[in-house]
Amino acid sequence: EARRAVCPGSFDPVTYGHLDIVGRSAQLYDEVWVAVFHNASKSGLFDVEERLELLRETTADMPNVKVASFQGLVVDFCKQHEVGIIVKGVRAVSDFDYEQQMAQMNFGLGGVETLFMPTNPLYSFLSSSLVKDAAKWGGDIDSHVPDVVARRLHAKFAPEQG
Ligand code: COD
Repeated sequence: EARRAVCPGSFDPVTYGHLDIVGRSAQLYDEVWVAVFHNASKSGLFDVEERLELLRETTADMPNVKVASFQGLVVDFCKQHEVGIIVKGVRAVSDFDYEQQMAQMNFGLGGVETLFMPTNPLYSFLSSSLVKDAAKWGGDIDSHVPDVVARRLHAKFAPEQG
């Protein structure tokens, strides 16, 4: 039976920090879902379709990675797709408290295990929101996101140049 994992997140937009965790997960499991979780009341910079498109393009070189969006609980996504493991990247102690609460909640709700994967030190400070902030003010984000993402970000903030 195939061993499946999910990397859940907002991916607004995907960064090298996310892709590092997804790529390493793809080495450990037969199939990895990258799932964009969203709810109608919280809109991001990119709409869900744009986030999926960027994820598809940036994971195209990972044959056992699939991309989906979902509204609801991670454990319900897991049930639907026969996924047994949630993989989360942990950047710093500050991530840990909340991640542990979610892991315990998810185990209680659905019996789904969470694996914490230490961040690649190259990306330990990286988050979608910092990248958006840097891009907004014209900062160089080339070492934080793939080219296709950088272009889309610059186009959002400076449409006439993008
Ligand atoms: N290095 C390593 N890992 C990273 C990095 C980095 N630089 N940046 C992000 N990550 C990893 C982390 O594991 C992070 O959790 C994940 O990527 C996604 O990051 P984001 O910022 O895109 O996503 P978040 O934090 O907004 O995602 C939150 C979830 C969608 C996972 C969460 O809200 C959720 O599970 N929602 C569904 C409802 C639910 O089931 N809730 C929990 C049970 S009550």
